[in-house]
Amino acid sequence: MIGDALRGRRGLVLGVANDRSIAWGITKSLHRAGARLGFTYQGERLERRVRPLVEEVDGDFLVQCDVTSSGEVSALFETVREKWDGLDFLVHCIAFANKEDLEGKFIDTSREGFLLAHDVSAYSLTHLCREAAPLMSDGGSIVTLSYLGGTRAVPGYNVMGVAKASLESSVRYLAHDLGGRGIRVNAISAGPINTLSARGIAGFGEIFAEVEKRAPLKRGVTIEEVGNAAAFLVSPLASGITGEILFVDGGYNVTG
Ligand code: NAD
Ligand code: IMJ
Repeated sequence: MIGDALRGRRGLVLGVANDRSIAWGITKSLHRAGARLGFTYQGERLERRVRPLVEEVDGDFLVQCDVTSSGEVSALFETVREKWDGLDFLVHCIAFANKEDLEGKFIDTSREGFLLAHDVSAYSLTHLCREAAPLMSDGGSIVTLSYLGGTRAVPGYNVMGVAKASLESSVRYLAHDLGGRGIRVNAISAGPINTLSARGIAGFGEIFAEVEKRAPLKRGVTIEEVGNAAAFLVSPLASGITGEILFVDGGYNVTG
């Protein structure tokens, strides 16, 4: 698709949980384009599932990194410095809110739930960018994942929507801070996909059916399609794009 555009480029992928993860769709595109990849997993429970996937794409390393732990984030970049002498891109596919905050009404969100969702889903991008930037001495590219619920009130998305609004704004400020060093920061706003983070969500079925009915493409998008867009954004083909939110949603967001 984009040929060898990433041959020899070194990149970190955060957020692979299983082979349905958007981060896995992205990994497959990055691998096909020739990138050298390093991976993280959130906690021990996930390592067993993620390790075989990392082996499938000849990943250079796999380390634990819960983004709420400053120590684990520092240790991740210590590993990057040890294994590679620089970094070209980073892909952030991480979000979390308490299950009870994704049911019922946004107005009932507790302070703890609000802060947790923002810590994991939004602040982590800024923290990772601050650690990654010094390693991106030849410029770089950072991509994160958002959802339409960051700009529209999607039933049930609640505190995650507010966290995505923060994430999307962070993308613009980070792009501004890092642009002078040749580092680009962008988000992909993906349409609904049936991953671990979407399964069991009340109303997901209805929202998905609505996309199939109303999106210009009349279907949902795949992790492979999101993966190809991410590979484009981290590649030199996107050298003029930063601070952007790129919709990969079959056109759903433009419909009235
Ligand atoms: P997923 O469950 O496969 O991925 C979410 C990842 O977040 C998991 O790997 C999980 O381990 C990680 N994570 C959660 N808390 C963490 C923490 N404290 N530290 C480190 N990692 C942590 O689901 P997904 O749908 O692939 O989600 C990836 C991204 O895509 C998320 O940002 C999500 O909001 C976004 N997104 C998803 C959809 C969708 O419909 N599935 C649509 C648009 C955007
Ligand atoms: C999530 C909740 C409510 C509505 C939703 C979603 N819609 C979509 C999602 C319509 C598409 C999936 N999505 C875009 C996410 O960002 C999901 C984040 C998420 C999911 C869970 C489920 C399990 C849990 N915590 C979570 N935290 C974040 O305990």
